[in-house]
Amino acid sequence: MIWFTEYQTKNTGLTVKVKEAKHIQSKYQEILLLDTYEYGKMLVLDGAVQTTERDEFIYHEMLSHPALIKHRNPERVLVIGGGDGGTVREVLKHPEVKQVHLCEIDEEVIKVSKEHLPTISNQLDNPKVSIFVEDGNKFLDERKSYYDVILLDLSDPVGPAEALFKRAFYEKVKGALREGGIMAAQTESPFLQELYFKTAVKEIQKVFKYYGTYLAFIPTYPAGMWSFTIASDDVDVTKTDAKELEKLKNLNTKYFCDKIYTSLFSLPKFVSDLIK
Ligand code: SPD
Repeated sequence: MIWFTEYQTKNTGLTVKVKEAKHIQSKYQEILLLDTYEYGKMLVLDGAVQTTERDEFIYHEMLSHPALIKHRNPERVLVIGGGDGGTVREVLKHPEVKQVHLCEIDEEVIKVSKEHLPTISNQLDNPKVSIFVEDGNKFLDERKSYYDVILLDLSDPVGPAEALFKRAFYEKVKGALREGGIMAAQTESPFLQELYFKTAVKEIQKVFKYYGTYLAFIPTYPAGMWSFTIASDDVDVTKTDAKELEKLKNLNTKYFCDKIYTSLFSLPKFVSDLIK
């Protein structure tokens, strides 16, 4: 019998029983594809759970839809990271989207996801999608004032994604947005990764004029409590109007809904205290 444990801190972790495991060492990281009893297939990078067939919809819906709904016409979208394809799948639910660029540093993550996680990666071959196997940091050096929405679908701020949680990177993200542009980023667990959370959110706050942080319950992520931060220099992302609620009605989602959207920024007190 095989068990896998993700050590989320030195003292706690998530343990799952595994039917079968596949191991790949890529140029950047250790990739594990586990077939688990409880969560279906699970993708693990350098020991950290990235996505599972059972709960991936929560993360991918919550990273994508708030930013896409708040933008008045999101035609050009960039996803940085997200090689499993779940964010791209959600982005393509918005009919206004004409072009999706996916910038993923590790080609092996895309390959493994296409082969083993078809329900997550099934839109990666959509004709609207172009895939760039590149470092997101370098990729943005070449792109100025181009995108309507940028989604940072990153692994934790250690290893390949470390530089992508820093102020200099958020500045590049801002520079790559055209007028009216909005970005959303995964900003870690406020409960078990307090420092990662605080640092990422505060760096975003320093770069953008408008910002808001929101949470989702994701069973396989540390503490089950996960955060996202949405930001813009032109759009007050904390406001909601009737048109946005209309757009939301037509999305085929399982977690994200009008009730979540209208109370998106209602944070528990200890969480807002961390990012004041
Ligand atoms: N602790 C792991 C956080 C991973 C966040 N990114 C997941 C990428 C899924 N598309």
